[in-house]
Amino acid sequence: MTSISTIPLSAVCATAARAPALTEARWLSADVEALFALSLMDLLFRAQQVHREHFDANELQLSTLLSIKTGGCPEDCGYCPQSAHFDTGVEASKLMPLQEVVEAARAAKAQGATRFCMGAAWRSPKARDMERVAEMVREVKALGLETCMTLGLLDAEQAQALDAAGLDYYNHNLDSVPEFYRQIIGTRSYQDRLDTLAHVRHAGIKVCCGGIVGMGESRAQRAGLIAQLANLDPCPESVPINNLVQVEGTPLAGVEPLDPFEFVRTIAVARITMPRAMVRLSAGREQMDEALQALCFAAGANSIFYGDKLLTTSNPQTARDRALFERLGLKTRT
Ligand code: SAM
Ligand code: DTB
Ligand code: SF4
Repeated sequence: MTSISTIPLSAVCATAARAPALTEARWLSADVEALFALSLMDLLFRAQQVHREHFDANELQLSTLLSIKTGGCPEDCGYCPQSAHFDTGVEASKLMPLQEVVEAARAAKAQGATRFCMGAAWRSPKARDMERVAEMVREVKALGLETCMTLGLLDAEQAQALDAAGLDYYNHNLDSVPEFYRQIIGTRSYQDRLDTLAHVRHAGIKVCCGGIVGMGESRAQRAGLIAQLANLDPCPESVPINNLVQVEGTPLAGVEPLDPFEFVRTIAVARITMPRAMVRLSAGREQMDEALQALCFAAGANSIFYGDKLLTTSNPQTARDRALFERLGLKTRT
């Protein structure tokens, strides 16, 4: 076990730096691995300290997801039920009509969500899609919700168009470290992802960027993912940590599930290395019990996907989530 005192306190991501001298600080994978190697209690203590310095530790932010264009995706991401390369039983659909999206957003707001995230199973949006998704952003925003979209790769012009429509966040995950990424995705490169993130950042849209664990990666690779995210300059405002939802028919169905405490560690390390980011306990909650979710909140997760469905797979029922918030004394951001 690493001792709690050996981890450099100076290595905070740029947006969290309090003194100009710290903006040069970068996380080395070895330092992030040293955090993973702490005893769970020491790691939780560190994560709690950082969390409470920047956030109300009793408050959760709720985001609701909607798949606005499902399945038939040309990409071959080995974890994804929506890829046309795998037979998962997910039916491909066309882009959802505007009014259905607005209705779903209205319902999400009525349930208590503050952000509405719209996802499309595209490699990247086509020119004809852009005006339609921009309209969705405008209408959802008009309901008083924050907007987020995840539409695949974007060029600079597309990012600017989404910014002009008023999009608050764009979600695009790094998913893993480059060396593991190459084993699970062949149709797009890590650099493609970094380029999209740069376009989003330059357009002035807030960045939502995280990854998936539980895909059979090593601890060093999990640490490497967190280092990649924390070293984005500036750091993402929002960091979804997904635990692989294994879907029959995908190449990753059947991998050894991650030790639940290792998932908690990943959340805690994300919190410590990205102190000001919203860390979202994302996919995989349906497969977790309440005690494990509570540990994730104690480790610094302060946001969840809220609503009965993620994109194609299930998420805890809202009534069950509300009962959990009540039991834990958590309030939700309004
Ligand atoms: N097509 C777009 C893209 O890939 O950028 C947006 C949607 S894609 C489903 C968004 C993210 O969902 C992926 O980057 C991945 O992190 C996560 N995801 C997809 N399938 C998952 C699964 N089975 N379990 C956990 N996370 C998953
Ligand atoms: C993210 O990091 N996780 C969400 C959201 N961003 C788009 C998606 C999770 C998808 C889980 C599999 C599914 O439901 O299809
Ligand atoms: Fe397509 Fe996104 Fe799924 Fe990859 S993760 S197959 S890009 S929907």
